[in-house]
Amino acid sequence: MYDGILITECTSQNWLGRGYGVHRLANELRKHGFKILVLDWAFAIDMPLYKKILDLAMGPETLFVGFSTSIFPYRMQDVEGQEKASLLQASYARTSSQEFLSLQDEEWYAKGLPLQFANGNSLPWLQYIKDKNLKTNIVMGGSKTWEYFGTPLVDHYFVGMAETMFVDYVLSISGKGPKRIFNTVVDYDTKAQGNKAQFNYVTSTTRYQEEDFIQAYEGLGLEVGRGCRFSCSFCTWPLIGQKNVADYTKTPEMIRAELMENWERFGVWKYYVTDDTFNDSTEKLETFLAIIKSLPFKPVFWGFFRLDLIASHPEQIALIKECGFKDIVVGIETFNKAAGRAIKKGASPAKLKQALIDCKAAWGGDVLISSQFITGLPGEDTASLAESVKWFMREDAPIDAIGLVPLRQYAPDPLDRYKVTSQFEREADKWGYSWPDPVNRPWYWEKADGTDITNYDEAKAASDYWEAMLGTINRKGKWVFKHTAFDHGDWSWEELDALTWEEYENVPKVSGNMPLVHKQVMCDYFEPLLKFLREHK
Ligand code: B12
Ligand code: SF4
Repeated sequence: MYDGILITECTSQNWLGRGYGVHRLANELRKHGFKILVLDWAFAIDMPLYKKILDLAMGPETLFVGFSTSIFPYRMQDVEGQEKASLLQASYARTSSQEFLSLQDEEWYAKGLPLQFANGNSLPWLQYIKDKNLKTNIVMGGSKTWEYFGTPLVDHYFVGMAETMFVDYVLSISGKGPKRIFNTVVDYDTKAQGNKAQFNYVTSTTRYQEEDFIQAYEGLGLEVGRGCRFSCSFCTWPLIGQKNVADYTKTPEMIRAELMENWERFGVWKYYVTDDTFNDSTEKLETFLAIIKSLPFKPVFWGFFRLDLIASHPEQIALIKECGFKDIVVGIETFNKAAGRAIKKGASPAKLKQALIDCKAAWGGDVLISSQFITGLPGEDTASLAESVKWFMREDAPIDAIGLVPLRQYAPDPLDRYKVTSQFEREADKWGYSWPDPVNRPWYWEKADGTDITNYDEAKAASDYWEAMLGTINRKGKWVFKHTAFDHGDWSWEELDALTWEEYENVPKVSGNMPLVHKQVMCDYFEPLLKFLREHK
Protein backbone atom coordinates (compact mmCIF):
# COMPACT_ATOMS: atom_id res chain seq x y z
CA MET A 1 0.00 0.00 0.00
CA TYR A 2 1.28 3.42 -0.89
CA ASP A 3 1.12 6.78 0.87
CA GLY A 4 0.76 8.47 -2.48
CA ILE A 5 0.30 7.63 -6.16
CA LEU A 6 1.39 9.91 -8.99
CA ILE A 7 0.08 9.26 -12.49
CA THR A 8 1.66 10.75 -15.58
CA GLU A 9 1.44 10.62 -19.35
CA CYS A 10 4.61 10.49 -21.40
CA THR A 11 4.19 11.53 -24.98
CA SER A 12 4.89 8.47 -26.98
CA GLN A 13 4.84 9.88 -30.44
CA ASN A 14 8.60 10.00 -30.67
CA TRP A 15 10.22 7.80 -28.12
CA LEU A 16 9.57 5.83 -25.00
CA GLY A 17 10.40 8.21 -22.19
CA ARG A 18 9.14 8.57 -18.65
CA GLY A 19 7.41 11.62 -17.24
CA TYR A 20 10.23 13.24 -15.33
CA GLY A 21 8.29 15.76 -13.16
CA VAL A 22 6.45 13.20 -11.04
CA HIS A 23 9.55 11.07 -10.52
CA ARG A 24 11.18 14.27 -9.18
CA LEU A 25 8.32 14.81 -6.74
CA ALA A 26 8.32 11.16 -5.70
CA ASN A 27 12.03 11.46 -4.87
CA GLU A 28 11.49 14.54 -2.71
CA LEU A 29 8.62 12.84 -0.84
CA ARG A 30 10.59 9.64 -0.29
CA LYS A 31 13.21 11.73 1.58
CA HIS A 32 10.50 12.24 4.22
CA GLY A 33 9.75 8.53 4.42
CA PHE A 34 6.65 8.47 2.21
CA LYS A 35 6.05 5.41 0.06
CA ILE A 36 5.20 6.68 -3.41
CA LEU A 37 4.13 4.83 -6.55
CA VAL A 38 4.63 6.53 -9.91
CA LEU A 39 2.53 5.32 -12.83
CA ASP A 40 3.98 6.18 -16.22
CA TRP A 41 2.39 5.85 -19.65
CA ALA A 42 -1.11 6.76 -18.65
CA PHE A 43 -2.30 6.38 -22.26
CA ALA A 44 -2.23 2.62 -21.72
CA ILE A 45 -4.31 2.79 -18.52
CA ASP A 46 -7.94 2.05 -19.28
CA MET A 47 -10.59 1.80 -16.56
CA PRO A 48 -10.18 -1.95 -15.80
CA LEU A 49 -6.40 -1.59 -15.50
CA TYR A 50 -6.78 1.57 -13.41
CA LYS A 51 -9.08 -0.20 -10.97
CA LYS A 52 -6.76 -3.21 -10.73
CA ILE A 53 -3.80 -0.97 -9.90
CA LEU A 54 -5.66 1.17 -7.37
CA ASP A 55 -7.15 -1.93 -5.71
CA LEU A 56 -3.61 -3.18 -5.13
CA ALA A 57 -1.86 0.11 -4.36
CA MET A 58 -4.40 2.13 -2.38
CA GLY A 59 -5.28 1.61 1.23
CA PRO A 60 -6.56 3.41 4.30
CA GLU A 61 -3.23 5.25 4.64
CA THR A 62 -3.16 6.56 1.07
CA LEU A 63 -2.90 10.33 1.40
CA PHE A 64 -3.23 11.36 -2.21
CA VAL A 65 -3.55 10.36 -5.82
CA GLY A 66 -2.00 12.96 -8.12
CA PHE A 67 -2.26 13.51 -11.85
CA SER A 68 0.37 15.29 -13.91
CA THR A 69 -1.13 17.36 -16.71
CA SER A 70 2.23 18.24 -18.31
CA ILE A 71 1.91 15.80 -21.19
CA PHE A 72 -1.86 15.40 -21.03
CA PRO A 73 -3.67 16.46 -24.21
CA TYR A 74 -4.46 20.12 -24.72
CA ARG A 75 -8.09 20.79 -23.94
CA MET A 76 -8.45 24.20 -25.52
CA GLN A 77 -7.03 23.75 -28.94
CA ASP A 78 -9.13 24.99 -31.81
CA VAL A 79 -11.74 22.40 -31.00
CA GLU A 80 -15.18 23.87 -31.35
CA GLY A 81 -17.03 23.75 -28.05
CA GLN A 82 -14.10 21.84 -26.55
CA GLU A 83 -15.93 18.60 -27.18
CA LYS A 84 -12.88 16.70 -28.10
CA ALA A 85 -9.41 17.34 -26.78
CA SER A 86 -6.58 17.65 -29.19
CA LEU A 87 -3.60 15.45 -28.47
CA LEU A 88 -1.06 17.80 -29.83
CA GLN A 89 -1.04 21.14 -31.42
CA ALA A 90 1.18 19.65 -34.01
CA SER A 91 4.65 18.36 -33.68
CA TYR A 92 8.11 19.20 -34.82
CA ALA A 93 8.30 15.56 -35.86
CA ARG A 94 5.87 16.33 -38.62
CA THR A 95 5.65 12.91 -40.24
CA SER A 96 4.27 11.46 -37.06
CA SER A 97 1.88 14.15 -35.94
CA GLN A 98 -0.98 13.20 -38.26
CA GLU A 99 -0.62 9.54 -37.36
CA PHE A 100 -0.56 10.53 -33.73
CA LEU A 101 -3.67 12.66 -34.03
CA SER A 102 -5.52 9.83 -35.75
CA LEU A 103 -5.18 7.88 -32.49
CA GLN A 104 -8.08 9.89 -31.12
CA ASP A 105 -10.35 7.70 -33.22
CA GLU A 106 -8.83 4.44 -32.00
CA GLU A 107 -11.04 2.90 -29.38
CA TRP A 108 -8.27 1.56 -27.12
CA TYR A 109 -6.58 4.96 -27.08
CA ALA A 110 -9.76 6.94 -26.56
CA LYS A 111 -10.50 4.80 -23.50
CA GLY A 112 -7.12 5.67 -21.96
CA LEU A 113 -6.92 7.93 -18.94
CA PRO A 114 -5.41 11.08 -20.54
CA LEU A 115 -7.97 11.42 -23.33
CA GLN A 116 -10.82 10.58 -20.95
CA PHE A 117 -9.68 13.34 -18.59
CA ALA A 118 -9.09 15.84 -21.38
CA ASN A 119 -12.54 15.17 -22.81
CA GLY A 120 -14.19 15.86 -19.46
CA ASN A 121 -14.92 12.23 -18.56
CA SER A 122 -12.79 12.07 -15.43
CA LEU A 123 -15.61 11.78 -12.88
CA PRO A 124 -15.92 7.96 -12.72
CA TRP A 125 -12.13 7.70 -12.46
CA LEU A 126 -11.90 10.17 -9.59
CA GLN A 127 -15.04 8.86 -7.89
CA TYR A 128 -13.36 5.46 -7.74
CA ILE A 129 -10.58 6.97 -5.60
CA LYS A 130 -13.06 8.61 -3.22
CA ASP A 131 -15.15 5.42 -3.04
CA LYS A 132 -12.09 3.50 -1.96
CA ASN A 133 -10.99 6.10 0.57
CA LEU A 134 -12.89 9.31 1.12
CA LYS A 135 -9.89 10.80 2.91
CA THR A 136 -7.54 10.36 -0.04
CA ASN A 137 -6.91 13.76 -1.61
CA ILE A 138 -7.01 14.19 -5.37
CA VAL A 139 -4.49 16.65 -6.75
CA MET A 140 -3.37 17.87 -10.13
CA GLY A 141 -0.17 19.62 -11.19
CA GLY A 142 2.10 20.14 -14.17
CA SER A 143 2.36 22.66 -16.96
CA LYS A 144 -1.26 22.43 -18.17
CA THR A 145 -2.90 22.48 -14.73
CA TRP A 146 -4.99 25.57 -15.47
CA GLU A 147 -6.64 23.78 -18.40
CA TYR A 148 -7.98 21.24 -15.92
CA PHE A 149 -9.30 23.71 -13.32
CA GLY A 150 -12.85 22.83 -12.30
CA THR A 151 -12.40 19.06 -12.69
CA PRO A 152 -14.97 17.53 -10.30
CA LEU A 153 -13.58 15.95 -7.09
CA VAL A 154 -10.11 17.48 -7.43
CA ASP A 155 -9.08 18.88 -4.04
CA HIS A 156 -6.05 20.95 -5.08
CA TYR A 157 -4.23 22.16 -8.15
CA PHE A 158 -0.50 22.93 -7.94
CA VAL A 159 0.87 25.55 -10.30
CA GLY A 160 4.53 25.52 -11.38
CA MET A 161 7.48 23.59 -10.00
CA ALA A 162 6.20 21.78 -6.96
CA GLU A 163 9.12 20.35 -4.96
CA THR A 164 8.53 22.72 -2.05
CA MET A 165 4.75 23.30 -2.18
CA PHE A 166 3.78 19.67 -2.68
CA VAL A 167 6.13 18.41 0.02
CA ASP A 168 4.71 21.03 2.44
CA TYR A 169 1.24 19.83 1.50
CA VAL A 170 1.91 16.13 2.01
CA LEU A 171 3.74 16.80 5.28
CA SER A 172 0.72 18.80 6.41
CA ILE A 173 -2.00 16.30 5.44
CA SER A 174 0.00 13.40 6.85
CA GLY A 175 0.53 15.14 10.19
CA LYS A 176 4.32 14.69 9.77
CA GLY A 177 4.87 18.41 9.34
CA PRO A 178 3.30 21.71 10.32
CA LYS A 179 -0.44 21.91 9.70
CA ARG A 180 -1.37 24.63 7.29
CA ILE A 181 -4.29 25.68 5.16
CA PHE A 182 -3.91 25.23 1.42
CA ASN A 183 -6.00 27.09 -1.13
CA THR A 184 -7.65 25.09 -3.90
CA VAL A 185 -5.01 26.47 -6.23
CA VAL A 186 -1.60 26.26 -4.58
CA ASP A 187 0.90 28.71 -6.05
CA TYR A 188 2.97 30.30 -3.30
CA ASP A 189 6.36 29.03 -4.58
CA THR A 190 5.94 28.27 -8.29
CA LYS A 191 9.68 28.27 -8.89
CA ALA A 192 10.46 25.92 -5.98
CA GLN A 193 13.16 28.34 -4.93
CA GLY A 194 11.56 29.55 -1.71
CA ASN A 195 13.16 27.23 0.83
CA LYS A 196 16.66 26.06 0.00
CA ALA A 197 17.04 24.26 3.31
CA GLN A 198 14.09 22.09 2.31
CA PHE A 199 14.86 21.75 -1.40
CA ASN A 200 18.23 22.59 -2.87
CA TYR A 201 17.93 22.04 -6.59
CA VAL A 202 21.66 21.79 -7.31
CA THR A 203 22.13 18.71 -5.15
CA SER A 204 18.81 17.06 -6.01
CA THR A 205 18.79 13.74 -7.80
CA THR A 206 16.17 11.50 -9.36
CA ARG A 207 16.35 7.82 -8.54
CA TYR A 208 14.04 5.09 -9.77
CA GLN A 209 12.47 2.23 -7.85
CA GLU A 210 12.27 -1.48 -8.50
CA GLU A 211 8.58 -1.07 -9.34
CA ASP A 212 9.40 1.47 -12.06
CA PHE A 213 10.64 -1.43 -14.20
CA ILE A 214 13.07 0.78 -16.10
CA GLN A 215 14.30 -0.87 -19.31
CA ALA A 216 17.68 -0.33 -20.94
CA TYR A 217 16.08 0.82 -24.20
CA GLU A 218 14.18 3.71 -22.63
CA GLY A 219 15.02 7.39 -22.78
CA LEU A 220 14.97 8.81 -19.27
CA GLY A 221 14.70 12.49 -18.37
CA LEU A 222 17.77 14.35 -17.14
CA GLU A 223 17.67 17.82 -15.70
CA VAL A 224 21.07 19.50 -15.73
CA GLY A 225 19.91 23.05 -15.10
CA ARG A 226 16.56 24.63 -14.36
CA GLY A 227 15.53 28.06 -15.57
CA CYS A 228 16.11 30.09 -18.69
CA ARG A 229 17.82 33.45 -18.87
CA PHE A 230 15.80 34.60 -21.87
CA SER A 231 12.21 35.83 -21.96
CA CYS A 232 10.71 35.14 -25.37
CA SER A 233 7.42 37.00 -25.74
CA PHE A 234 5.36 33.88 -26.54
CA CYS A 235 6.74 31.70 -23.73
CA THR A 236 4.55 30.46 -20.88
CA TRP A 237 7.02 28.79 -18.59
CA PRO A 238 7.44 30.04 -15.00
CA LEU A 239 11.24 30.05 -14.92
CA ILE A 240 12.15 32.48 -17.68
CA GLY A 241 14.21 35.66 -17.38
CA GLN A 242 16.29 34.04 -14.63
CA LYS A 243 19.43 36.04 -14.02
CA ASN A 244 20.95 33.40 -11.80
CA VAL A 245 20.92 30.32 -14.06
CA ALA A 246 24.34 29.21 -12.80
CA ASP A 247 22.79 28.92 -9.32
CA TYR A 248 20.34 26.41 -10.77
CA THR A 249 22.77 24.07 -12.48
CA LYS A 250 23.27 20.74 -10.76
CA THR A 251 26.67 19.84 -9.42
CA PRO A 252 28.78 17.61 -11.71
CA GLU A 253 28.85 14.98 -8.95
CA MET A 254 25.06 14.73 -8.85
CA ILE A 255 24.73 14.50 -12.63
CA ARG A 256 27.41 11.85 -12.87
CA ALA A 257 25.89 9.84 -10.03
CA GLU A 258 22.45 9.81 -11.71
CA LEU A 259 23.88 8.67 -15.05
CA MET A 260 26.02 6.00 -13.39
CA GLU A 261 23.22 4.63 -11.27
CA ASN A 262 20.85 4.28 -14.21
CA TRP A 263 23.57 2.61 -16.26
CA GLU A 264 24.61 0.18 -13.56
CA ARG A 265 21.11 -0.74 -12.41
CA PHE A 266 19.19 -0.65 -15.68
CA GLY A 267 21.66 -0.23 -18.55
CA VAL A 268 20.08 3.10 -19.58
CA TRP A 269 22.11 5.06 -22.15
CA LYS A 270 19.54 7.46 -23.69
CA TYR A 271 18.37 10.69 -22.06
CA TYR A 272 16.15 13.59 -22.96
CA VAL A 273 17.62 16.65 -21.29
CA THR A 274 14.87 18.89 -19.98
CA ASP A 275 16.87 22.17 -19.86
CA ASP A 276 15.12 24.75 -22.00
CA THR A 277 18.41 26.11 -23.29
CA PHE A 278 21.16 23.60 -22.79
CA ASN A 279 23.78 25.87 -24.37
CA ASP A 280 23.21 28.96 -22.26
CA SER A 281 26.95 29.00 -21.65
CA THR A 282 29.96 27.30 -23.22
CA GLU A 283 31.28 26.53 -19.72
CA LYS A 284 28.16 24.45 -19.05
CA LEU A 285 28.86 22.38 -22.17
CA GLU A 286 32.52 21.96 -21.18
CA THR A 287 31.60 20.84 -17.67
CA PHE A 288 29.04 18.41 -19.07
CA LEU A 289 31.60 17.02 -21.51
CA ALA A 290 34.05 16.42 -18.65
CA ILE A 291 31.34 14.41 -16.85
CA ILE A 292 30.58 12.37 -19.97
CA LYS A 293 34.27 11.65 -20.59
CA SER A 294 34.61 10.35 -17.05
CA LEU A 295 31.90 7.69 -17.58
CA PRO A 296 32.66 4.07 -18.41
CA PHE A 297 29.92 4.13 -21.11
CA LYS A 298 28.79 6.54 -23.84
CA PRO A 299 25.32 7.95 -23.25
CA VAL A 300 23.42 9.79 -25.97
CA PHE A 301 21.20 12.83 -25.50
CA TRP A 302 18.28 14.75 -26.91
CA GLY A 303 17.94 18.42 -25.95
CA PHE A 304 16.97 22.02 -26.64
CA PHE A 305 19.49 24.54 -27.93
CA ARG A 306 19.37 28.21 -28.94
CA LEU A 307 20.67 28.65 -32.47
CA ASP A 308 21.59 32.31 -31.92
CA LEU A 309 23.94 31.19 -29.12
CA ILE A 310 25.53 28.57 -31.37
CA ALA A 311 25.96 31.34 -33.96
CA SER A 312 27.66 33.68 -31.51
CA HIS A 313 29.67 30.88 -29.82
CA PRO A 314 30.74 28.60 -32.71
CA GLU A 315 33.03 26.62 -30.37
CA GLN A 316 29.79 25.00 -29.13
CA ILE A 317 29.35 23.12 -32.41
CA ALA A 318 32.13 20.61 -31.68
CA LEU A 319 31.19 20.40 -27.99
CA ILE A 320 27.55 19.48 -28.68
CA LYS A 321 28.57 16.47 -30.77
CA GLU A 322 31.32 15.44 -28.37
CA CYS A 323 28.89 15.48 -25.43
CA GLY A 324 26.84 12.82 -27.23
CA PHE A 325 23.84 14.87 -28.38
CA LYS A 326 22.26 12.90 -31.23
CA ASP A 327 19.02 14.73 -31.66
CA ILE A 328 18.64 18.42 -30.92
CA VAL A 329 15.81 20.90 -31.20
CA VAL A 330 16.59 24.50 -32.03
CA GLY A 331 13.64 26.85 -31.66
CA ILE A 332 14.17 29.23 -34.56
CA GLU A 333 10.50 30.36 -34.70
CA THR A 334 11.06 32.81 -37.57
CA PHE A 335 13.50 34.10 -40.17
CA ASN A 336 11.60 37.38 -40.32
CA LYS A 337 13.43 40.34 -38.78
CA ALA A 338 10.36 42.16 -37.42
CA ALA A 339 8.85 39.00 -35.98
CA GLY A 340 12.24 38.03 -34.54
CA ARG A 341 12.48 41.36 -32.76
CA ALA A 342 8.92 41.01 -31.47
CA ILE A 343 9.61 37.63 -29.88
CA LYS A 344 12.99 38.86 -28.59
CA LYS A 345 14.98 36.50 -30.77
CA GLY A 346 16.45 39.21 -32.88
CA ALA A 347 19.56 37.54 -34.37
CA SER A 348 20.02 38.21 -38.09
CA PRO A 349 18.37 35.52 -40.23
CA ALA A 350 21.52 35.29 -42.39
CA LYS A 351 23.58 34.53 -39.27
CA LEU A 352 21.09 31.87 -38.13
CA LYS A 353 21.06 30.19 -41.55
CA GLN A 354 24.87 30.18 -41.61
CA ALA A 355 24.93 28.61 -38.12
CA LEU A 356 22.67 25.80 -39.37
CA ILE A 357 24.92 25.26 -42.39
CA ASP A 358 28.00 25.13 -40.13
CA CYS A 359 26.33 22.69 -37.72
CA LYS A 360 25.25 20.31 -40.49
CA ALA A 361 28.67 20.48 -42.13
CA ALA A 362 30.33 19.56 -38.81
CA TRP A 363 27.82 16.94 -37.68
CA GLY A 364 26.47 15.25 -40.80
CA GLY A 365 24.15 12.43 -39.72
CA ASP A 366 25.65 12.22 -36.22
CA VAL A 367 23.51 14.97 -34.73
CA LEU A 368 20.03 15.41 -36.20
CA ILE A 369 18.54 18.88 -36.05
CA SER A 370 14.83 19.63 -35.66
CA SER A 371 13.26 23.01 -35.46
CA GLN A 372 9.95 24.69 -35.09
CA PHE A 373 8.54 27.82 -36.69
CA ILE A 374 5.58 29.81 -35.43
CA THR A 375 3.01 31.29 -37.78
CA GLY A 376 1.02 34.38 -36.82
CA LEU A 377 3.84 36.33 -35.17
CA PRO A 378 3.69 40.14 -35.38
CA GLY A 379 5.00 41.48 -38.67
CA GLU A 380 5.35 38.19 -40.54
CA ASP A 381 3.17 37.65 -43.63
CA THR A 382 2.68 34.56 -45.78
CA ALA A 383 5.26 35.72 -48.35
CA SER A 384 7.89 35.80 -45.61
CA LEU A 385 6.88 32.31 -44.44
CA ALA A 386 6.99 31.04 -48.02
CA GLU A 387 10.54 32.34 -48.36
CA SER A 388 11.68 30.49 -45.23
CA VAL A 389 9.98 27.29 -46.35
CA LYS A 390 11.60 27.59 -49.78
CA TRP A 391 14.99 27.79 -48.09
CA PHE A 392 14.27 24.53 -46.25
CA MET A 393 12.83 22.77 -49.30
CA ARG A 394 16.28 22.27 -50.85
CA GLU A 395 17.43 18.66 -50.75
CA ASP A 396 20.63 19.76 -48.99
CA ALA A 397 18.89 22.02 -46.46
CA PRO A 398 20.80 21.84 -43.17
CA ILE A 399 17.92 20.55 -41.09
CA ASP A 400 16.39 17.11 -40.49
CA ALA A 401 12.86 17.92 -39.41
CA ILE A 402 10.92 21.10 -39.29
CA GLY A 403 7.49 21.81 -37.92
CA LEU A 404 5.26 24.85 -38.07
CA VAL A 405 2.74 25.69 -35.38
CA PRO A 406 0.28 28.57 -35.15
CA LEU A 407 0.88 31.00 -32.30
CA ARG A 408 -0.96 29.63 -29.28
CA GLN A 409 -2.25 32.26 -26.90
CA TYR A 410 -5.44 32.62 -24.96
CA ALA A 411 -7.95 35.36 -24.21
CA PRO A 412 -7.61 37.11 -20.84
CA ASP A 413 -9.41 35.11 -18.19
CA PRO A 414 -10.17 35.65 -14.49
CA LEU A 415 -8.05 32.58 -13.81
CA ASP A 416 -4.98 34.18 -15.39
CA ARG A 417 -3.56 34.98 -11.99
CA TYR A 418 -3.18 31.24 -11.48
CA LYS A 419 -1.47 30.48 -14.75
CA VAL A 420 1.69 31.49 -16.49
CA THR A 421 0.82 33.95 -19.24
CA SER A 422 3.07 35.07 -22.07
CA GLN A 423 4.19 38.61 -22.66
CA PHE A 424 2.09 38.65 -25.87
CA GLU A 425 -0.97 37.73 -23.80
CA ARG A 426 -0.23 40.38 -21.21
CA GLU A 427 0.51 43.11 -23.78
CA ALA A 428 -1.92 42.03 -26.50
CA ASP A 429 -2.90 45.61 -27.43
CA LYS A 430 0.68 46.59 -28.12
CA TRP A 431 1.01 43.79 -30.69
CA GLY A 432 -2.46 44.13 -32.21
CA TYR A 433 -3.90 40.87 -30.85
CA SER A 434 -7.48 40.56 -29.64
CA TRP A 435 -9.92 37.73 -28.92
CA PRO A 436 -13.39 38.33 -30.38
CA ASP A 437 -15.10 35.42 -28.57
CA PRO A 438 -13.16 34.87 -25.34
CA VAL A 439 -15.77 32.65 -23.73
CA ASN A 440 -16.43 30.15 -26.49
CA ARG A 441 -13.21 30.31 -28.49
CA PRO A 442 -10.50 31.51 -26.10
CA TRP A 443 -7.74 30.28 -28.42
CA TYR A 444 -9.03 32.25 -31.42
CA TRP A 445 -7.13 35.51 -31.74
CA GLU A 446 -7.31 38.21 -34.35
CA LYS A 447 -4.41 40.45 -35.30
CA ALA A 448 -4.25 43.89 -36.83
CA ASP A 449 -0.62 44.46 -37.84
CA GLY A 450 -0.98 45.08 -41.55
CA THR A 451 0.04 41.54 -42.57
CA ASP A 452 -2.17 39.03 -44.42
CA ILE A 453 -2.29 36.71 -41.40
CA THR A 454 -5.13 38.31 -39.51
CA ASN A 455 -6.37 35.53 -37.22
CA TYR A 456 -5.64 32.16 -35.64
CA ASP A 457 -7.38 30.18 -38.38
CA GLU A 458 -5.22 31.78 -41.05
CA ALA A 459 -2.10 31.13 -38.99
CA LYS A 460 -3.17 27.51 -38.57
CA ALA A 461 -3.96 27.09 -42.27
CA ALA A 462 -0.53 28.53 -43.13
CA SER A 463 1.28 26.21 -40.73
CA ASP A 464 -0.65 23.13 -41.95
CA TYR A 465 0.02 24.04 -45.57
CA TRP A 466 3.75 24.65 -45.23
CA GLU A 467 4.25 21.73 -42.89
CA ALA A 468 2.64 19.33 -45.37
CA MET A 469 4.87 20.73 -48.08
CA LEU A 470 8.02 20.30 -45.99
CA GLY A 471 6.93 16.75 -45.26
CA THR A 472 7.51 15.84 -48.90
CA ILE A 473 11.29 16.18 -48.61
CA ASN A 474 12.99 12.88 -48.10
CA ARG A 475 15.74 13.22 -45.50
CA LYS A 476 17.89 10.26 -44.59
CA GLY A 477 18.53 10.69 -40.88
CA LYS A 478 18.67 7.80 -38.43
CA TRP A 479 16.78 8.82 -35.30
CA VAL A 480 18.18 6.94 -32.35
CA PHE A 481 15.47 8.17 -29.95
CA LYS A 482 12.64 6.90 -32.12
CA HIS A 483 13.70 3.32 -31.63
CA THR A 484 12.81 0.80 -29.09
CA ALA A 485 13.49 -2.88 -28.76
CA PHE A 486 10.24 -3.92 -30.44
CA ASP A 487 11.13 -7.36 -31.70
CA HIS A 488 14.84 -7.22 -31.25
CA GLY A 489 17.38 -6.39 -28.56
CA ASP A 490 18.32 -2.90 -27.49
CA TRP A 491 20.32 -1.65 -30.46
CA SER A 492 23.21 0.66 -29.70
CA TRP A 493 23.78 3.73 -31.85
CA GLU A 494 26.62 1.90 -33.62
CA GLU A 495 24.33 -1.04 -34.48
CA LEU A 496 21.67 1.31 -35.76
CA ASP A 497 24.17 3.29 -37.75
CA ALA A 498 25.48 0.11 -39.36
CA LEU A 499 22.07 -0.70 -40.89
CA THR A 500 21.63 0.09 -44.56
CA TRP A 501 19.05 2.76 -45.30
CA GLU A 502 16.59 0.12 -46.54
CA GLU A 503 17.04 -1.96 -43.40
CA TYR A 504 16.62 1.14 -41.25
CA GLU A 505 13.43 2.13 -43.03
CA ASN A 506 11.92 -1.28 -42.34
CA VAL A 507 12.55 -1.15 -38.61
CA PRO A 508 9.35 -0.09 -36.81
CA LYS A 509 9.81 3.26 -35.07
CA VAL A 510 7.92 4.44 -32.02
CA SER A 511 6.21 7.17 -34.02
CA GLY A 512 3.36 5.77 -36.03
CA ASN A 513 3.38 2.43 -34.21
CA MET A 514 1.32 3.16 -31.15
CA PRO A 515 -0.31 -0.30 -31.04
CA LEU A 516 3.21 -1.77 -30.82
CA VAL A 517 4.17 0.78 -28.15
CA HIS A 518 1.04 -0.14 -26.25
CA LYS A 519 1.90 -3.84 -26.45
CA GLN A 520 5.42 -3.14 -25.28
CA VAL A 521 4.51 -1.04 -22.23
CA MET A 522 1.89 -3.62 -21.23
CA CYS A 523 4.45 -6.38 -21.44
CA ASP A 524 7.50 -4.62 -19.97
CA TYR A 525 5.82 -2.32 -17.47
CA PHE A 526 2.19 -2.87 -16.49
CA GLU A 527 2.22 -6.68 -16.30
CA PRO A 528 5.36 -6.84 -14.10
CA LEU A 529 3.98 -3.94 -12.06
CA LEU A 530 0.71 -5.76 -11.34
CA LYS A 531 2.67 -8.85 -10.33
CA PHE A 532 4.89 -6.73 -8.08
CA LEU A 533 1.90 -5.04 -6.46
CA ARG A 534 0.19 -8.39 -5.84
CA GLU A 535 3.35 -9.77 -4.25
CA HIS A 536 3.86 -6.70 -2.05
CA LYS A 537 0.28 -6.07 -1.04
C1 B12 B 1 10.83 17.24 -22.28
C2 B12 B 1 9.69 18.11 -22.77
C3 B12 B 1 8.87 17.57 -23.74
C4 B12 B 1 8.96 16.14 -24.20
C5 B12 B 1 8.22 15.25 -23.16
C6 B12 B 1 8.80 13.88 -23.01
C7 B12 B 1 8.36 13.20 -21.74
N1 B12 B 1 8.35 11.90 -21.76
O1 B12 B 1 8.05 13.81 -20.74
C8 B12 B 1 8.27 16.21 -25.60
C9 B12 B 1 9.32 16.50 -26.66
C10 B12 B 1 7.52 14.98 -26.02
C11 B12 B 1 7.44 17.47 -25.45
C12 B12 B 1 6.39 17.76 -26.27
C13 B12 B 1 5.69 18.96 -26.20
N2 B12 B 1 5.96 20.03 -25.41
CO1 B12 B 1 7.24 19.99 -24.01
N3 B12 B 1 8.54 20.22 -22.72
C14 B12 B 1 9.47 19.43 -22.27
C15 B12 B 1 10.29 20.19 -21.23
C16 B12 B 1 11.54 20.72 -21.91
C17 B12 B 1 10.74 19.40 -20.03
C18 B12 B 1 9.63 18.73 -19.22
C19 B12 B 1 10.24 18.27 -17.94
O2 B12 B 1 10.43 17.09 -17.76
N4 B12 B 1 10.62 19.23 -17.06
C20 B12 B 1 11.27 18.98 -15.81
C21 B12 B 1 10.26 18.60 -14.73
C22 B12 B 1 10.96 18.49 -13.39
O3 B12 B 1 9.29 19.64 -14.67
P1 B12 B 1 7.71 19.37 -14.87
O4 B12 B 1 7.46 18.25 -15.76
O5 B12 B 1 7.09 20.67 -15.19
O6 B12 B 1 7.27 18.93 -13.39
C23 B12 B 1 7.23 19.84 -12.29
C24 B12 B 1 5.95 20.64 -12.16
O7 B12 B 1 5.24 20.83 -13.35
C25 B12 B 1 5.15 19.93 -11.13
N5 B12 B 1 4.32 18.81 -11.51
C26 B12 B 1 4.33 18.05 -12.61
N6 B12 B 1 3.41 17.07 -12.53
C27 B12 B 1 2.78 17.20 -11.36
C28 B12 B 1 1.77 16.46 -10.78
C29 B12 B 1 1.32 16.81 -9.52
C30 B12 B 1 0.26 16.01 -8.87
C31 B12 B 1 1.86 17.95 -8.85
C32 B12 B 1 1.37 18.33 -7.52
C33 B12 B 1 2.86 18.71 -9.45
C34 B12 B 1 3.34 18.32 -10.69
O8 B12 B 1 6.16 19.44 -10.27
C35 B12 B 1 7.28 18.98 -11.04
C36 B12 B 1 8.54 19.18 -10.23
O9 B12 B 1 8.76 20.54 -9.96
C37 B12 B 1 9.31 21.35 -20.81
C38 B12 B 1 9.98 22.61 -20.33
C39 B12 B 1 10.53 22.42 -18.94
N7 B12 B 1 11.78 22.70 -18.77
O10 B12 B 1 9.83 21.96 -18.04
C40 B12 B 1 8.55 21.55 -22.11
C41 B12 B 1 7.12 22.04 -22.04
C42 B12 B 1 6.37 21.25 -20.97
N8 B12 B 1 6.60 21.64 -23.36
C43 B12 B 1 5.84 22.51 -23.90
C44 B12 B 1 5.23 22.36 -25.18
C45 B12 B 1 4.55 23.59 -25.74
C46 B12 B 1 5.28 21.13 -25.86
C47 B12 B 1 4.62 20.77 -27.21
C48 B12 B 1 3.26 21.37 -27.45
C49 B12 B 1 5.58 21.13 -28.31
C50 B12 B 1 4.98 20.93 -29.69
N9 B12 B 1 4.56 22.00 -30.32
O11 B12 B 1 4.90 19.84 -30.14
C51 B12 B 1 4.52 19.23 -27.10
C52 B12 B 1 3.22 18.89 -26.41
C53 B12 B 1 3.11 17.56 -25.81
C54 B12 B 1 1.85 17.45 -25.02
N10 B12 B 1 0.97 16.51 -25.28
O12 B12 B 1 1.63 18.26 -24.15
C55 B12 B 1 5.63 23.71 -22.99
C56 B12 B 1 4.27 23.64 -22.28
C57 B12 B 1 3.62 25.00 -22.24
C58 B12 B 1 2.38 24.91 -21.39
N11 B12 B 1 2.19 25.89 -20.55
O13 B12 B 1 1.62 23.98 -21.47
C59 B12 B 1 6.87 23.60 -22.01
C60 B12 B 1 6.65 24.14 -20.59
C61 B12 B 1 8.03 24.33 -22.71
C62 B12 B 1 7.93 25.85 -22.72
N12 B12 B 1 8.96 26.54 -22.30
O14 B12 B 1 6.95 26.44 -23.11
N13 B12 B 1 7.89 18.24 -24.42
S1 SF4 C 1 10.99 29.87 -25.38
FE1 SF4 C 1 12.77 28.79 -24.54
S2 SF4 C 1 14.47 30.26 -24.75
FE2 SF4 C 1 12.57 31.43 -24.92
S3 SF4 C 1 12.15 32.14 -22.85
FE3 SF4 C 1 10.98 30.25 -23.14
S4 SF4 C 1 12.32 28.69 -22.31
FE4 SF4 C 1 13.62 30.49 -22.67
